[in-house]
Amino acid sequence: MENVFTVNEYMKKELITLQSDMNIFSAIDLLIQHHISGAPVVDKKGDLIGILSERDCLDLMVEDYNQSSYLQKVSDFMSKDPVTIAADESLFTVAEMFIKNNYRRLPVLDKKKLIGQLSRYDILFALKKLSTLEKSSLKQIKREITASQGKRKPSYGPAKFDYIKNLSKAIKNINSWDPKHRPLDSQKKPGGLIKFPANENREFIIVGDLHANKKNLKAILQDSKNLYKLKDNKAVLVFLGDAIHDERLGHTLEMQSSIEIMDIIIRLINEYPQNVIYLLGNHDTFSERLSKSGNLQGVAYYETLYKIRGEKYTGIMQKYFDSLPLFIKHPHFLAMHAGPARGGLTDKELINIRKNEDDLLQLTWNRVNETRSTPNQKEYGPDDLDSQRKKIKSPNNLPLIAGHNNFRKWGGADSIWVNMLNCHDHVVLLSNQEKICPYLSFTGSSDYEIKNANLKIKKRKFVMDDY
Ligand SMILES: [Mn+2]
Repeated sequence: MENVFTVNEYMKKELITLQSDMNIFSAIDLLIQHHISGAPVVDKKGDLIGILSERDCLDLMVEDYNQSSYLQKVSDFMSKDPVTIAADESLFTVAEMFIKNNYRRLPVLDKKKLIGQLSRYDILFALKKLSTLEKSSLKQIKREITASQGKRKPSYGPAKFDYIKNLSKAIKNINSWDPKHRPLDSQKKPGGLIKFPANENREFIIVGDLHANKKNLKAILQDSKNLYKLKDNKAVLVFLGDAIHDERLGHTLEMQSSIEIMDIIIRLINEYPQNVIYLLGNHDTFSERLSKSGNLQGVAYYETLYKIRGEKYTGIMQKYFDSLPLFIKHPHFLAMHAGPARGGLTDKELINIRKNEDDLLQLTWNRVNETRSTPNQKEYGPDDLDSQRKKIKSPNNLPLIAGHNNFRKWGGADSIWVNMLNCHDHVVLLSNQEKICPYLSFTGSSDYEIKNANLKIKKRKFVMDDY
């Protein structure tokens, strides 16, 4: 029997397509003229490079509208790397994709070439056909589809994504900061310090350790339209490191979620290279040093990545770790993963931190001295915070923000600790808890706002449907 319930039978083959360098208003005219709510964007070869939806166009309305809005191009608004399907995909699978996500239409590709498009509306015709079939033949169809689908790899979504290319691109982006903001070290490599000038006026959104909690990351991106602010260059998103490794009991060797959250972060870095900073945390490593209850999490991450993405990818991931900055010096705050090194570090030492393993370990591993005695080499106390500020000529009351430390024994059900253990102007922040998701926002002064991303929204009105 011929299987008629595949994309090929119901997709539209004649499409209105757009080019990326087209003026955005010419593109909108085309959509209106043809009564369509979106269109694929192709290059000269006819390969798909993005999709422009009515949703993308709404950004024009929301952002500061001015004369230069008229000059913007389709490429400024289109969604890149859209989820795609193959012509032999089962309509049952595609219907599920439509239900689970907010897609209205999915481009159909043959390799990279756009050959059609399937919308929700098109599937209604398949349903109509289904209603005319006998029960027995319906069963037969489903059986055949299951058999044929089992034989091939999924052709949509992540399988098509070029992970190696994207990770390499992220490293390039991380290393391409203006040396004015990220001074070069003595070997002319981008150093450990990122600094911002006094006139920096974007909002800074600071996210504590996520430990593979993808849901919290998405909630933060959606909260207060944070993702849109990145897109509009109105905000900078700072990760304090340790986005990987689920820390919940029984999950410490589960690495899939770590891989997934890192994919999102890499994508964010590539989409908003000047608006996303990831600081190195102690978990951002393949090292054997990293063990939780005897489980070697760094090694487990390596092994799983190796298995799923291959040797080349793990090699590039190591380069990614090696390219990360460690310290942010902003006129309104300082930030690092774990806390200051004992006695603090100068600008020069921070810039050259990759030359000094001990400094690097301190910034990524140190904990607050909880016994209030003299801190040991792996701890810091109020004096270290003060000398850190002093050594880089920052005001003595400048907030210093870190993640890493979990003080649950001191309370802190809200997962944020302010001025703990006599440490003035010090905030420790974790953003990985299941029921609460705090983060910080700095807008124009050192008076930060503690925000909580809403974790209860079930259906996210969200630009990143395919994340
Ligand atoms: Mn940590």
